Amino acid sequence: MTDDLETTPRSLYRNRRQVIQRLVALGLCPFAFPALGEQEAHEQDEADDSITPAASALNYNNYYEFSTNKEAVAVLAQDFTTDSWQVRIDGEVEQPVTLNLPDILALGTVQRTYRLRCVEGWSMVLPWEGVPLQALLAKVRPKATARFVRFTGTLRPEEMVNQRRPVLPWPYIEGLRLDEALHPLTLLATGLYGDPLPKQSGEPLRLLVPWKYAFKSIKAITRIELTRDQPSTSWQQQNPSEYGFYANVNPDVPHPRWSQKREARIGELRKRPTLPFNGYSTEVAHLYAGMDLAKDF
Ligand SMILES: Nc1nc2c(c(=O)[nH]1)N[C@H]1C(S)=C(S)[C@@H](COP(=O)(O)O)O[C@H]1N2
Ligand SMILES: [Mo]
Repeated sequence: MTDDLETTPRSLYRNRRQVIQRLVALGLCPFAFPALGEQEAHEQDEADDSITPAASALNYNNYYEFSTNKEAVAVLAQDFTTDSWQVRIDGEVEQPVTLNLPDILALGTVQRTYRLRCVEGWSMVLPWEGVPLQALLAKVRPKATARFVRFTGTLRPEEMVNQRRPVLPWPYIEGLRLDEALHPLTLLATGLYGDPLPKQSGEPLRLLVPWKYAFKSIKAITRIELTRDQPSTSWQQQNPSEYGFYANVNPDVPHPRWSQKREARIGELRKRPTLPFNGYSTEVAHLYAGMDLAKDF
């Protein structure tokens, strides 16, 4: 199963352009010139969100369990064993379950092209395949007491060489508010570029929350636990003054070490402005109504 939710709602622009072109052709469009200017701007947007080539994306990774050197991750992750993977989904739920990858795929996969924006100031556009997290949560039926979701990565220092060092509190822990986890954009990715998820991308299962800084998108998940209280994440524990819980992409709130105003799309020389919620405001801004986003890092 696939759907065609894309990085930008391109079909809208295409339809609108066709209508305007038809009116111009018939001599009926009084705003032909400004309208054409607008069309060009949209065409620019489309070109701007083209998919990052696999050769670039798959050799430039953050996966601290293996290395803090982005070019080394792909090499060091190749021997990581992921067969007979199981994920435990428990906590404040009516029906705790342990699922393997085929069970998860059977919930129905979708294809999604998402922008991925790292807090370090770079970004990519990647074509994923996966299962909306909401489908999995529907299966376990969250109790009324469930308010957050805590995700646990893998603890396997014999295979993950950097887990022998205190680079981060291990295993990697991330978290979402339950309504964020239930949002239709929140995906459990199982594939990338039409193939199963590569090791360096978080095989066999990683989270994607495209409106948040990419450190929220935890790789190689082993447990999904619904909780009453806000989970404490690895990055918050490591450096509470630099990393918050929400971490919504926000050009107006600088990280202590990096301005977030602009970003470099991998493969491009000129930096581009960073968009609030990484360009997904229409879909997600309502989740934060009334919150002070200036304090949200
Ligand atoms: N388990 C785990 N997940 C992780 C990380 C990590 O070090 N370990 N790094 C995060 C960060 S900082 C980023 S930028 C993205 C990078 O994803 P990519 O390598 O697929 O581009 O993964 C995120 N998920
Ligand atoms: Mo990152």
